[in-house]
Amino acid sequence: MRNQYGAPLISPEPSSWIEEAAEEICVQGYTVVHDMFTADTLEEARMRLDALYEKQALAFGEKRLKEIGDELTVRAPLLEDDFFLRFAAHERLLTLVEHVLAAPPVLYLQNGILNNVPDHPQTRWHRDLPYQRWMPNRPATLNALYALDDFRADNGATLILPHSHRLDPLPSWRYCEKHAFAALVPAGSVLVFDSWLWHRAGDNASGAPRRALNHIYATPVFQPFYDFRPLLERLPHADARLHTLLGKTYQTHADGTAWREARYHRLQTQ
Ligand SMILES: O=C(O)CCC(=O)C(=O)O
Repeated sequence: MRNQYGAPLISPEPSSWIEEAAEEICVQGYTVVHDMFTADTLEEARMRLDALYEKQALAFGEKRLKEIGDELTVRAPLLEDDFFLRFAAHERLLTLVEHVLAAPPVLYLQNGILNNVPDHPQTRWHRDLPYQRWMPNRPATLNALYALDDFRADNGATLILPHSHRLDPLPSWRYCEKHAFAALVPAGSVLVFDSWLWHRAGDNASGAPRRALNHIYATPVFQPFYDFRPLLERLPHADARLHTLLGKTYQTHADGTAWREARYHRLQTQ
């Protein structure tokens, strides 16, 4: 074994696919795990995701979805169709996630993305955890973005900026566009990345949908000890700050519709 200085976050001599994948996530911010699902399962997943989107768009209203910038997204599919649990709970994926987070992971979200158009809401550069102005020195949350269709350059393959999970301040859009890398992930494989990695959906100019299923796994950071929300029922004049303080503003939503309604309400009243 070659000598090295410092306390390594990663194995000095990776000897399994998990250690190799973990090293790629830690150093460049992402890895791809191949052959997670068969063509038949993918076919069924695409069909079920399209059907769920129709259902959700009808229930919430296409116009209102556009008003909150949430069109062509399927919120929490596994809550409405447990077929999608197999993606969130894939054994190989969970083993990798648990290894990298060094803790049993909690599912933070699952969303389907129907990238059918060049200006899908996810085509703006972003990090996946909203409201975070800090940067962990090792992965705190991980994304698992399954390709349900092949990710190709012409159909909106995810653009990622390697190493950007450790960049602060963030680079300009121009730099991102110049140095972005199109993740050409075959259908059935999964792009696993540090959620701090700067990324966006590519522009789909192919005329055919490019579907994906995104997950975020987290360690239970900053979870309040107690549920203080019942106190608010006794405080009818509580202001917005008190609502936030006692856990009402950022509570976990019952499902995708509840999340959308809260967002709609917030954007209307801002
Ligand atoms: O669809 C993609 O390629 C990226 C999706 C994405 O950026 C997200 O869900 O946060």
